[in-house]
Amino acid sequence: MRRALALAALGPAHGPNPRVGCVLLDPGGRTVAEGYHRGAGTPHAEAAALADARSRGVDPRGTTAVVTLEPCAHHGRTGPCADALIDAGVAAVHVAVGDPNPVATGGADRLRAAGIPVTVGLLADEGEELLRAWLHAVRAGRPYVTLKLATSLDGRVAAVDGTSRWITGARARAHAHTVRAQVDAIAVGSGTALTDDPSLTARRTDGGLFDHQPLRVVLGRRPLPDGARLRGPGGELLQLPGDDLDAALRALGDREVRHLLVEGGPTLATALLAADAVDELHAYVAPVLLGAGATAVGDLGVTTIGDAARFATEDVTRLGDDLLLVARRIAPAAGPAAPAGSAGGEIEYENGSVHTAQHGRPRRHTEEEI
Ligand code: AOF
Ligand code: ZN
Repeated sequence: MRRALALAALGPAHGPNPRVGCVLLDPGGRTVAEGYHRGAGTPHAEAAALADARSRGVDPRGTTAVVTLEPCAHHGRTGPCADALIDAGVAAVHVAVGDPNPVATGGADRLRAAGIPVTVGLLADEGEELLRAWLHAVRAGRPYVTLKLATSLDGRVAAVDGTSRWITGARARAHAHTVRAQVDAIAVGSGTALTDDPSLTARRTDGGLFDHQPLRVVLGRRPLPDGARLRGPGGELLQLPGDDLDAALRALGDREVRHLLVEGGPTLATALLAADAVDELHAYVAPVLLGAGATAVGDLGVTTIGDAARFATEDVTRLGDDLLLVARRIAPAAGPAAPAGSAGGEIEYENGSVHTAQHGRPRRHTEEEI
């Protein structure tokens, strides 16, 4: 399964389909074939592994298939993998993560009905981690939202006169472009689109464009001028109303946007945080102090520390003089009054009191135009 996960990671991080890997083992446990999914419309990992076996002159009959995602049971862009594995005569199937996609699920049952033993849950945590954004989007019907903030040490995005280039350094900016190249869509509010005239393209350090360019989304009704950079080379441009974020996210979910990167500005960041709609934070922080000027996030309606929008640190990386903090939404607690010590994001303060993180609070709508 570790090999299958490594194979899966070779596939593209963006796109409507999951990254999936598959290994076929002979009865002695030796790998005889492998495959992974290279993006929507190409063979699924299981079909790729079966094709790999045949191209090597190996009969897949009697092999054990190790797959990172439950084999599909549907005719989509390609045929059902459960049937392909049954027809190939595999002896057993091991799966990391069950398929939550309602149109594709059911492969494990179909294999079992054909007399093939199936185990689900092998290295499930690693499998879930690899498919984090895709699983979230398929389960929730809306994209996984990563909010990017690039700020001074005191959380500011511009000086008093409005100048903002460049708070973070070249390495932090280059990193942010590699993230753009891995997501399905990038969003900004229409205010930022008009003020900053961003291109929202994913660029290499030499200025050239990455092959994959994310969909460019502007939230808000204010029209963009004809000469806006957003109308220039890059991903497709889509403008959506910004006054109902739930509806906007669902519209992106309907377009099979699995991972949305939000790049600003403060009005949109604030609205998403207030609506508890941010799944991951990418905070690029420069050792720069401004003391005054616009902050990355506005009033969230938080008046007491227990209500703060708190995230769990996943990773910290040094990028030249700057830091990148990656932090994730704390999953909602099991119940409104989860007891201290139970799972679910409690935070202990110096005085020994324990608060349940507020991320379990219901998502709030914002009526404000962005
Ligand atoms: C993949 N690659 O290796 C596996 C997938 O409409 P399709 O044919 O592109 O099918 C996409 C669905 O198939 C996907 O959402 C997932 O539920 C299932 N399994 N998909 O793209 C794979 N095994
Ligand atoms: Zn399939």
